[in-house]
Amino acid sequence: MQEILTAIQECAIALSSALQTDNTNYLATTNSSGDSQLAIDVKADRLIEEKMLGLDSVKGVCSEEKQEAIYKEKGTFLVAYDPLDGSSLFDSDLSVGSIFGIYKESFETKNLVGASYIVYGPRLELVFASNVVEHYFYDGKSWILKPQIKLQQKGKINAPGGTQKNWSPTHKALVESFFAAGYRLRYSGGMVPDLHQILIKGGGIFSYPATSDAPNGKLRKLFEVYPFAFIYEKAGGEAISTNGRILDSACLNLHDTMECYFGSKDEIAQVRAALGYDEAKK
Ligand code: AHM
Ligand code: MG
Repeated sequence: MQEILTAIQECAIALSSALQTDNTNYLATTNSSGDSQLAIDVKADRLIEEKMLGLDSVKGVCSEEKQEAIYKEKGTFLVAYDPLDGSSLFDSDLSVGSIFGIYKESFETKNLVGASYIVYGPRLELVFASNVVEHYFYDGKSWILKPQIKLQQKGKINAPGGTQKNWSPTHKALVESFFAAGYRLRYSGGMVPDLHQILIKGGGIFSYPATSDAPNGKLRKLFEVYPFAFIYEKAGGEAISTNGRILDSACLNLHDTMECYFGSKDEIAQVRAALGYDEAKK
């Protein structure tokens, strides 16, 4: 996996530089989920594909921007990635990210062995999780390893996603209960910076629920939800849906979405209590 970490670091430097100068206009094309594509989405997708498939250890890739996975003859790992997450934030110059899930043999959660994300913020940062959650920042010359990321028992941040008028009454009550307990709203609309902030501050809750207009949630299992579920668990937190632990769920189609709750232990216990979580499915 060291080879994959090095490749992600190289992609981070190249994409961070492209984000400074490249055209971020919309193209006439849409991706598999029907989202309009930006020129930079397509560029990032190709860059990461070429980099990953160029590694001896990588056998295949799939991404939010591709209809199907691409395989080659040899290799051990499969990489599922969202090349640029949060592209609707470009025009307002907010932070965006790239997300990676690393699998063996098949894109199934039981085979998920690592996950990573890049944050393109005022500084370039990268998180890579296998057994522990490593945190790096780029000083312009090299990647500097920072202390490992570990969540505390609870935090102070509440990051509730989705269109509020389409939330269920139960979800609305849950979000309000966190505010009533003193939690502060921190939500940029970029999954990477929003979840990164909770990890760095040591705790909190991020939710993207099932809504009346998106009954299966918005966020994609392979490209967004599973990698962060892996990272949150390795950091000592949890990631659940109302059906149980996210990493016990199945992904039938590459572009499936799901509702999701990521957080430190205390917040997730409150989510379970509020949403009638089925312990048998844990
Ligand atoms: P994208 O892949 O089209 O950028 O959408 C994913 C993003 C996530 O980064 C973020 O958590 C979510 O969409 C925000 O959605 P909303 O604006 O509905 O809260
Ligand atoms: Mg995305």
